[in-house]
Amino acid sequence: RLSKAMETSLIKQMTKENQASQIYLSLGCWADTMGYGGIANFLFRHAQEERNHMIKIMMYILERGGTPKVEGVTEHKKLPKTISECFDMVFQHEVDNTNAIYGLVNQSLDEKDWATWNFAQWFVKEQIEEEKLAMELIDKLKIAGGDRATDESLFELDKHLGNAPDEV
Ligand code: OFO
Repeated sequence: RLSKAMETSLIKQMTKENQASQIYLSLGCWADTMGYGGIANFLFRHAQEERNHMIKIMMYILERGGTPKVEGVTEHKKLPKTISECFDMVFQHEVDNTNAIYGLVNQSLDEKDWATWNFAQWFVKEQIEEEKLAMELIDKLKIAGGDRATDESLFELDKHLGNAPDEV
């Protein structure tokens, strides 16, 4: 059974995943308004993925006899000005989330809660993928010319991301 402290930390992580979903949605809306429908599509699909992460934690809390709480999230007001700023935000956000996941792992070690330690490993692995994905976005944009990318190369990048396969 989960300790109260662990339950609270897992609920906090649920909120963080939900907040991430909100961030990706608002960045996606921004990208679409700027004319980047492919990038928007990519971000919207990622928003869905973050929501799935929240649900995964919620189900785990239930499985362990805890009581999950679906808390409110705040409006993401800080919108980027350029695509590269947008991708930097994605990367920073993922690094921040990795730290939160490491916090959960540390706590499970301290509490000798091996079930949660094991559960959290899925997220440790997932964060490697998420950071890699964000770095790839930044790299692809750099290759396209960064903030000085031509409309044509941005068009190609946009098309490429719009067709990128779904992640888990
Ligand atoms: Fe973007 O990551 Fe969830 O956990």
